[in-house]
Amino acid sequence: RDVKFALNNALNLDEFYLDYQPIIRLASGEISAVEALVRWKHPQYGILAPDLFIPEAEHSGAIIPIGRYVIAAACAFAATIPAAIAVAINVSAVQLHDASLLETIATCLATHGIAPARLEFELTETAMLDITPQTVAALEGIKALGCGLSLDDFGAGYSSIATLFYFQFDRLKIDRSLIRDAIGESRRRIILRNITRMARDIGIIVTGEGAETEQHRTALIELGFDDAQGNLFSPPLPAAELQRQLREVA
Ligand code: G
Ligand code: G
Ligand code: MN
Ligand code: NA
Repeated sequence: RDVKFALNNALNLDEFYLDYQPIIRLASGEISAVEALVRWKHPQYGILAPDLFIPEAEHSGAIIPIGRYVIAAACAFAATIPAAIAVAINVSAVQLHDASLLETIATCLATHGIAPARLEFELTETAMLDITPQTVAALEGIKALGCGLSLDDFGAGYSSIATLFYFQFDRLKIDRSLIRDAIGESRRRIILRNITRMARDIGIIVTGEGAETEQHRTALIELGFDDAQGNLFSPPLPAAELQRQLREVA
């Protein structure tokens, strides 16, 4: 198909790159992790956000080689920042069905000398709708390598308690719609407070997404969140900008 050709061609032409958005530890303000977000520097259309091409990449299968590029680039970046900071990588359900995923991860870790625990793989809850023996093996394989697993966009629409019940996630990312709508609404705050309590009791880090205001920060702390991500703290940044900021702190 045309789209598949265009995506593979873009990969060959090196038109994809990653920005990184910090995930902040609320208690200390320190960076806990950074989330890699892929962009397409399109020769005609400029910089394209992932929601404009990831669905087509998933549909056409081009997400497999694009995903390999993302994992390799994220590992290369991890080698350039302090070891206390993890790098979060989004993966689609299609990638979990790729028999070479675990080998790709292991090879990239070895090539760049990265401790496995520094990578966290983010799965959206929609990816978790499509559970098969292969995806179960992929999730268990990621854990067996020593990497982390995050459940992304939790609460956005298809959240299933079974996902948390059967898989050992290390991080739960609460979707930004819930964070936004929780402000000042006591019933909703009770729900979130109990989600963070449950997560803490089973040893899962909870991140609030889309934190945009001081009010969000205060609410997230009060509701028991560990970490937060959003424009209040930092938008997604080019690798070089984040490296520069981290050198200044050091
Ligand atoms: O940056 P933005 O808000 O447009 O990202 C939208 C979504 O695109 C992210 O939440 C994530 O689910 C998806 N995405 C971003 N980067 C990647 C990637 O490298 N691989 C995959 N599979 N999905 C990604
Ligand atoms: O994986 P996920 O779809 O959650 O990716 C996070 C997306 O959310 C990124 O594409 C990023 O650009 C976007 N984002 C990050 N911080 C904020 C924020 O504070 N507000 C809004 N509206 N979007 C954000
Ligand atoms: Mn994500
Ligand atoms: Na998300």
